[in-house]
Amino acid sequence: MTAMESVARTTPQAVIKPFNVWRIREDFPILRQKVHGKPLVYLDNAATAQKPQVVIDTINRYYSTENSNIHRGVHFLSEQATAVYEDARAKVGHFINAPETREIIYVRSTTEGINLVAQSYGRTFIKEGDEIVISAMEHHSNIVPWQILCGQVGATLRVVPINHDGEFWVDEYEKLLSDRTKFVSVAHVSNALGTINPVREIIDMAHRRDIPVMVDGAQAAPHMKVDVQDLDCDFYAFSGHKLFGPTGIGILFGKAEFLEAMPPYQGGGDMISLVTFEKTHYNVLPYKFEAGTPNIAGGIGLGAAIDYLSGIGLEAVAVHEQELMDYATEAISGIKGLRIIGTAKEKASVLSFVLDGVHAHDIGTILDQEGIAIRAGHHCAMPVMQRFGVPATARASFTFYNTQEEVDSLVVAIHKVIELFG
Ligand code: C6P
Repeated sequence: MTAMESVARTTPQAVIKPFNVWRIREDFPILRQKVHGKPLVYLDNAATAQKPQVVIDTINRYYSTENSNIHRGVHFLSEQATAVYEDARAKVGHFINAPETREIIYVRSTTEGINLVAQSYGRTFIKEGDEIVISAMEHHSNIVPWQILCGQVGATLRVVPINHDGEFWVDEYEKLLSDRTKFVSVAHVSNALGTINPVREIIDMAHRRDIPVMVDGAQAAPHMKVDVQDLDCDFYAFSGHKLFGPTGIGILFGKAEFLEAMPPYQGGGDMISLVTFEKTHYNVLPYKFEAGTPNIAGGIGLGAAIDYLSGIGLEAVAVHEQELMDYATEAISGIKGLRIIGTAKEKASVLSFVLDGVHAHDIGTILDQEGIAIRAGHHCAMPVMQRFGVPATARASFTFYNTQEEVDSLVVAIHKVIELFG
């Protein structure tokens, strides 16, 4: 992380509103419920985040009073739905400081955003003998699409190693960059380790060689201010459902110069301006990449989620989450037989760990009995598990509605696991 990003995440003056976690929790109806007779402690936010009432109400209102197809009808409902959907796109653009709204493509998820770039940009501009660089901490969504592309065009995937703390190895990255490198794609924040990567530096180094860079922002966008102009990334993808919005909607930002040069990813309605049997003329950005009836309620719901998150303030979110991470890291570090996987200096939201003699799935199951939801497994990042020589980890992932009391419950429950396994 650069000095500037670090200041943005922690500067107290940047907090735009008094932050009251107990008041904020009231906005999330799901957090009021009990699981196995215990208050729900939801620490699986990296998998998907819970939804505030305003997002639920917005989707409900859309289907109750506004439902209609967009960009097609001349009737009142269609015009209204189109306006709200496009308004949400503009909100997304503002949220990540995109220069132009047409650079915001609605997709299904981060996964679809990366696949779109791999197939559209990759199959057009990456050729046999070229190399694509990713890192050893990528989610499968930022590995497999590039492997598929390599198989299709005859390119090679090169992997930047990570050090023992789970940090991106910048020196090794520099060594991997060469005239053969034609694309770089890296996570902003690792879902399995919590590492915040120095993406600005990574992008600068690639750009000095005219190599475009895609950033997988799935785990960053919900936790820190993302400024695509400041990063100067060429593509940035994230998912609505991790950002307190609905599932089935995601965002791909791409610089217009790239998107203009790329062919459509899918063909169908809305992505055309003229169709004859001889030739089809494609629509302008962003619609060229949005074939078929989209997830209209999803886009509108995402707009409501962005308004909600912006109302709390990402600076305040980052400060609260950092305090929580520090508190939790210290609390579990003292537990005998527990090893934290991922000890990078710059971390966000994720605490992965293993316990001597206990499989992560057993940890997850016992914690569940205590009402505590964590994720146990490989977190769709099998190479990370291989790098650390573990089959799986238990992962607690935090967000702004989590409390120190919930961390205390986690620690008590881990002690129960240890007692049970002797
Ligand atoms: N990680 C997790 O529990 P989708 O599924 O498309 O919304 O997001 C994919 C994805 C891509 N990159 C990173 C860094 C991610 O963390 C994820 C999703 C979830 O860690 C589900 S596997």
